[in-house]
Amino acid sequence: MTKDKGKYYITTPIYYPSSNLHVGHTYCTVMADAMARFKRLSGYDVRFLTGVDEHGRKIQEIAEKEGMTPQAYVDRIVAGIKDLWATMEISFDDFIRTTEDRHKRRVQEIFKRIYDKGDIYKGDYEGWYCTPCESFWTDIQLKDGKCPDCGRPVEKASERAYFFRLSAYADRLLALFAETPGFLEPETRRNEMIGFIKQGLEDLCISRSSFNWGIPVPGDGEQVIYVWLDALANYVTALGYPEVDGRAGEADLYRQYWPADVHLVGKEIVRFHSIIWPAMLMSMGEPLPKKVLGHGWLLLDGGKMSKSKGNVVDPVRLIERYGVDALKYFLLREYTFGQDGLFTNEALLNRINADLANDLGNLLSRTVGMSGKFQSGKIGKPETGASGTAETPYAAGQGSDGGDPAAPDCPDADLKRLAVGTAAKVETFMDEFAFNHALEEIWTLIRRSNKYIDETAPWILAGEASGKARVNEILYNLAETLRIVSILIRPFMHGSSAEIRKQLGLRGGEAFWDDASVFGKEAGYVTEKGASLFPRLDIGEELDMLAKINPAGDAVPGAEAAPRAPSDSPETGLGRKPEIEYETFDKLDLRVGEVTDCVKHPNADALLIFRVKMGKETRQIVSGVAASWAPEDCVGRKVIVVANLKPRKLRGELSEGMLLFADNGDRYEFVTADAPDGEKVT
Ligand code: ME8
Repeated sequence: MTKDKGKYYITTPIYYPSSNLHVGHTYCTVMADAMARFKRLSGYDVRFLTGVDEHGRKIQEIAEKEGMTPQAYVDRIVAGIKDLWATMEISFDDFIRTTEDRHKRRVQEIFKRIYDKGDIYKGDYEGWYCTPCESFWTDIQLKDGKCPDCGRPVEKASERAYFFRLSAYADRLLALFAETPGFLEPETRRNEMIGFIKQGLEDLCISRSSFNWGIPVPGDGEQVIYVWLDALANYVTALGYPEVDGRAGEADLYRQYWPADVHLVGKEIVRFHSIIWPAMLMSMGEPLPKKVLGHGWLLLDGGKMSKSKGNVVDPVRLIERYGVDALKYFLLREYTFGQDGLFTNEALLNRINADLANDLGNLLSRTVGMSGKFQSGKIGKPETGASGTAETPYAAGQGSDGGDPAAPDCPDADLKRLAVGTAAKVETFMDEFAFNHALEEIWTLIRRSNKYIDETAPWILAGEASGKARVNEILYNLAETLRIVSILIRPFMHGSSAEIRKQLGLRGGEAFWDDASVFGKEAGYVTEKGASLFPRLDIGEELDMLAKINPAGDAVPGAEAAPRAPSDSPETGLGRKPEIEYETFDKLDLRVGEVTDCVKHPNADALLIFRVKMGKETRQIVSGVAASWAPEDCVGRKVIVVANLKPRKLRGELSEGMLLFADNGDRYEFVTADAPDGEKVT
């Protein structure tokens, strides 16, 4: 199956828990997660580290303003960050907090080692200080008199402090950039850094005495260690380096995973990672990371989305409404690695509708739907292709097209060729961190598959006695392609991959990357229709909704959708809603349904989840009547269903329609009909 390709250690920046994280942080973490999942799937021994950078003046000031201790403040924010990563199914192996003892003791040990090497000395520092960035700058480094990183005002500050002899490493750093061009990417950043070093590297002030929320300098009660030295060390302290416990195997992880294969960071902190961090490691005599990758920013209204500016998009809101996979897909597909990109609601919604609902969602529902309709859900592996060739597993690079050899351009051959060739293209793009191109390749296959359905038109063949074997073959080819797609999208959209596999009946059995290059692997499929993967959105409606969402303390989106008919007031009587034309009423498709199952919603006390049979179709409908009905009392009831209401998710559960109830102010009563389920209500 998959080969052991060695180790792969990837890290994200450790974020400041100064407030909740926004979509920009999510962007970086989602990229790292996709890469970690991709590497694991393709046979690497992966270590994925993320965490939080909890010290520094900024955090201390915010906590004081909130009337809390810094520790209590960061504990609160970090709990939210961990929840966010859990919701987003971020597959990190370790989450480091710089307030943890395992980190603090090792940072002090690193300080001592650099000191003992003669690279730390005490002196007076005077310079321009940028508080938000926790950085000192020299006159020439300022840009228009302001912080060159964030553009904000700086203030003169003077401190008795410890210094790191960064200047002593200028030549070795220049040699690093010259000899290892892949050390820092993209190239524009490398050139910037080379320019920065050539301008003259000053020694770095690495302690502070003006506040105390930090790791104390060993043997000096007055000073705390500079937050960047503290933070950068996380990449090794989390691996148990340097050894401070005297415990056997303490630094085993370090020996196994260091040096890091990739430090993934935003472009504004490339300087810390490609100059200060390597110089620290050089001083410690330890190997350097293999690569620092600087990604671009997500912008809002032309400016950087940023906590301190307050112009942020809350990922939780988007996830609640559209699901984790939609947000992940959007972030990875929409933006080009290394470049800045504008975040707009419209772009997000268009991606969801075009790529996820129309392309991927449709391919699955059409395939599984036709399998149910024409094959009673059972698809056999074709013994002999209807086009005359025996079906054998067909792998990438193999000469045979697996279709009709006399017609190499037949849709079957074309589809199979593309299906088995996509994994290699995805790998190439992933090696370049070109997530958008990797996904584009996968979507080329998905679109080709939808076209294959149109070309082969199984619904016509299904009506012909001689067409049965061909329909089976077409559906087998589609199921195989979807199996391959489920592996290809697995690093990016784990939940959707699992749902596709469930509907294809691929229960149990792990997915292996190598299996994405083989066609004809499964002996057959027993499909099972499930919920629509990505219901189509009404863009206009969603845009209005998103525009209204206020980032601070808004109601949970989706909760308002529980059907609650407005109750009449004595003053207004029955004429409470404005008149409508008959044509408007006629747009409703009302049906009789029968409740076949009913359970409580796992995440919302007010909601019940119904399964409602309407003729041959069974739908899932979520309704806000839990206060009026116990689930077991609903089963077997005849109900009236609004059958053409756009599907939507309510607290994570798909609702494909709406049930009608009479509301007497105290409870909801079922509106019912003494008629067979499926019948129209007019
Ligand atoms: O800098 N677009 O933490 P931080 C894209 N603690 N990515 C963004 C972004 C945006 N608008 N805003 C933030 C720190 N990011 C330090 C790091 S590492 C040893 C210490 C992402 O909370 C991006 O990856 O300010 C950026 O580098 C990181 O969040 C900064 O997070």
